Parts: sequence; C-alpha cells; structure tokens
Amino acid sequence: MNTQSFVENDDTDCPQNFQDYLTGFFEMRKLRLLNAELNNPTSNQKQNKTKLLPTKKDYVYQKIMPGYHVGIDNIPKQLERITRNKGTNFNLLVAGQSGTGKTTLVNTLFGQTIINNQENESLTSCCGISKKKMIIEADDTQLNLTIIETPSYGNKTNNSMSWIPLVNYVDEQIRSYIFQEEQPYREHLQDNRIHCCLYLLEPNLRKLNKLDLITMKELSKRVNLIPVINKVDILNPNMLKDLKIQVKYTLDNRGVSICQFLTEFNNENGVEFDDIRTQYPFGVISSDKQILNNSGKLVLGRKYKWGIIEVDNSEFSDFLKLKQFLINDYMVDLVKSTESYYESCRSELLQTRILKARDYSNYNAEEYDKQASSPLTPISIPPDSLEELKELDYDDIENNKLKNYKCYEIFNKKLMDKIYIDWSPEFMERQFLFKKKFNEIINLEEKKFFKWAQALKKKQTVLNKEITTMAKQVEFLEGECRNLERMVLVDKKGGFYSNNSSTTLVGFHFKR
Ligand SMILES: Nc1nc2c(ncn2[C@@H]2O[C@H](COP(=O)(O)OP(=O)(O)OP(=O)(O)O)[C@@H](O)[C@H]2O)c(=O)[nH]1
Ligand SMILES: [Mg+2]
Repeated sequence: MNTQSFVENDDTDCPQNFQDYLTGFFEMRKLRLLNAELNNPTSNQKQNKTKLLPTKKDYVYQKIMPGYHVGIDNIPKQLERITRNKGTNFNLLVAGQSGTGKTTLVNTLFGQTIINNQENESLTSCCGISKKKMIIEADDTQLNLTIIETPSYGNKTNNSMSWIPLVNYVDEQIRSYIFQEEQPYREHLQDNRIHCCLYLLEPNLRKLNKLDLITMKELSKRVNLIPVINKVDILNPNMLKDLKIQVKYTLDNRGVSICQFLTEFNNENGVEFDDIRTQYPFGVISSDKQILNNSGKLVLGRKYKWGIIEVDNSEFSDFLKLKQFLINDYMVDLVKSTESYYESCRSELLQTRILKARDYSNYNAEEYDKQASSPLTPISIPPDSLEELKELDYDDIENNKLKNYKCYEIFNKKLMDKIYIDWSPEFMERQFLFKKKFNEIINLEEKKFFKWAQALKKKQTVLNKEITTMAKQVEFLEGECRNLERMVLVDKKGGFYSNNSSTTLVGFHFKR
C-alpha cells in the first residue's frame, strides 16, 4: 500500500524539516544532551547510572499464617470508597480541524449537551484552545471532567505552524504541574495534564490532511492518542473499511503511536491493551439530538430522508467500542499512565535545571562570545549563589541532596519557559524569517546606497569638469582684468590704449 499518496500535500503543506522538530520535554532532552556533550563528553554515561526508584527486588516475600485474615483483600474496596468520595479527575483533549464534530462527539459520549458551540467561544480560551470543567455525577460516583477543545483548528490560510500552540499547551500543563508541586502550599494545585486525546478526522477517502498527520504525530509523543474518524454515516461499510485500513497503515508508517503511554504502562503492569492497537481508528457517528426510533424510544441518532441511524448501532459505527474503551474500561488506566509519563518529564526537567547550573557555574563570558551558537543565554546570578553552584557535585547529583534545590531556585519556571521558547520550532522559524527579512532589507538598502553613491560619483565628475572650465574662465577673466587695469594706468600717464575688443589686448606688453 502506498501511503505517500494518502497524505495531502506531502511536500508542500507543513514544512518537512519541522515534522521531526521536537518541542517541550523532547527539546529539553536534546538541549540537556547537547549541553552535557559540550561540557563533558563522558557525562552521559555518568548520568545514566542514577536510578533511585525502589524495585520489587527490594521486597522479601512473606507468607501469612493459614487461617489468619489480615484484611488486605479489602484494599480494593478502600480504594473504591476513596474514588467514590473524591471523584476521579479526567482531562480529555478533543482535537481535530474545525467542523469535524468535536463538540458533537463530546456531547454524544456523555449523552447530553455538556458543551455548546456558542458557549465554546466564551470558555477559557487561549491560542485556539477552549476548556470547560464540569462535575458529572452518576450512581454515587463523581467524575471531575475537563474537556479541552480546539475550536476553529486549521482554519488559517497557512496552517504549517498551527500544531505548535496545541503541542506547547500540552507540554505547558506538565511544566506547570511540576512547578506547582514545588510550592509550599499545594491545596490549590491545579492538575491540567492531558490524560487522553481523541483526534477527530474527516471521513475523507482521498487524503489524510498534512496538518492532521503532524499534529497526531507530535501529540502521540505526549499523550494517549486515539484517532477517530467521525461522520462515518456518509460512507458505506466497504468505504469505511478501506478508509480505516488506509488511515491505520499511514499512521503506523509515519510513526504515530496510539496510546503509547498506556502501552508502556501495560508492560510494567503486565496487562495488554491489544484492542486499542488493533481496532483503531474508531469510525463513529455522533449526534447530540434525540430522535424517536422505530420502537418509539428516544435515542441519540441522526435522521435522514430514508430513515434513522442510532449512534450506538454497532453495524454502522464504533461509537460503543470507543465509549467502552474510554469510559467504561480504561479511564483510570489512561490517567495512571499519564502519571508515569509525567514522572519522566519531571526527572528530565529537574536534571536539565541542574545541568544548566553546572554550565553557568563554568560560564565564561569570553568563551560565550566566541561561540555565537552556544545554547547558553547569559543571566545574572548573584555572586554568592554562583559560588554555591560551583561547589555542587555535578558528576553525581544525588550527592548534593537538598543543595540541588539551589539550582531549582535559580533556574525557575520563568527561565525554563524562556529556554523552551528559544528552542521551540515556532520561535526558530520566526527568528529565521526575521533574519531573512532583515537581510533582504539590508541588501535592498545596500543596493540603494550603491546606486546613490554611483550617481553622486557621476555628479562629482561633471561638477569637477565644470569647476575646471570655470577655473579656466576665471583665470582668463582675471587676465583680462589685469590688462584693463594696465591700459587704464597707461591712459592716465598719457600712453596709448585701444578701444578695441579684449582680444586685441591679449599679448599686449606694457612698459612700466
Ligand atoms: N453527518 C454527520 N454530521 C455530523 C456528525 N457529527 C457532527 N456532525 C455535524 O458537523 C457539524 C460540525 O459539528 P461540530 O460539533 O460543531 O464541529 P466542531 O469540530 O466542534 O467545530 P468547531 O468548534 O468549529 O471546531 C454540525 O453540523 C454537526 O451536526 C456525524 O457523525 N455525522
Ligand atoms: Mg466545537
């Protein structure tokens, strides 16, 4: 199967080189490794050795006396009670281009209009991302649900960079949580980390949009991604089958991983979630309108001239499978697996902050000037703090214990955010475009200046010639003046003079 042809504008839409650009924590890792290599080529090996998490190997297997009831079998019930009382937080990102049916699908999943499109505009909205928090209660159980949507996604004339704010938003939620955890009071800690992303695709039989592909690829590195083809009611079963095969094949071949974190998490917990890997993409029909079905029952569905389709009719739609996976079976697993991803991001960020400190403690202004491309941006660190940074053990950072906190204090959120911005593809692209524009302006001005200088030179030559001619004329006229003076003198003394034209005076010799 040829996936090349299934991706729209493969060579022209989103810039190829940015497809492999990494942002956020991936960028951080790149920066950290680069810094480590620049400063100490052998440091990578040293860093890898630190692994402090206790493993099951540390435990001793203890048998309980037969007939004695310890009560550990009640732990699941206790957890159930806690979950019932506290509720479960679930942050669901519903992404996809405008009009793919994101709002409708969310409403269909929860069986009522929990979001409406008018309201969407007034929700907490930033960079084309809207967010709504709600508490859903059913059977004594509470779900603290946050729906993050991307209204009007892909509506720009040039969408090559549209995916970056969305991906940055996902990273920012993790970064924000890490920094919130460092605060002394954590009661108001807001957990906005994305647990799962439903990415909605149009039922387009011809092409997979390039923006969709790159967004899914980048999101799949960060969240549990589930691709969904919506509005499959416009396709017949064979068309839907073909489309699913095409989409699956393309995503597999373009490195888009489905629920990657769930997979990693599964391996650790000895569970296999094969269904999600074999069944994706889900082809669904969504509708937030209730209609009367043939048995006279109100159901969610769509009405056509020829009849009706219920959204949960498994013959035409995978809606039930999706709902089963997302809510009934694996919601907690999706949340838990995000936690393990968070751990790796947290460790990445903290390590980067320590290694940044090492770089600054070795910081040499002259060296910095020599390497214009150095990833170090000068910041002002008080001299005593700099001394403290110099004293830390960077080869074995665990030796520093709480002293490492000094690094976290200096390389705080503000500074780390700046580093992220400096390294983000969007910033780099903008920097590149500004530099290009600046060079174009300089070239244009230089050309103008050159033309102007040439014209001035020409003018100068003409003027010089004029000056020479005029100087000659002046010289000639001065000569004439002198002759006339002499003639006047001769006349006064009673000598001879002529009234004729000046030419007769040329070469006239006076006797004084
Ligand atoms: N035929 C059909 N139409 C659908 C389906 N799902 C949604 N729609 C229609 O698609 C249109 C757009 O749906 P929305 O839910 O507003 O799409 P959106 O992705 O939220 O759009 P933005 O908020 O602009 O990004 C509406 O008219 C929906 O009724 C479906 O499964 N089948
Ligand atoms: Mg919407």
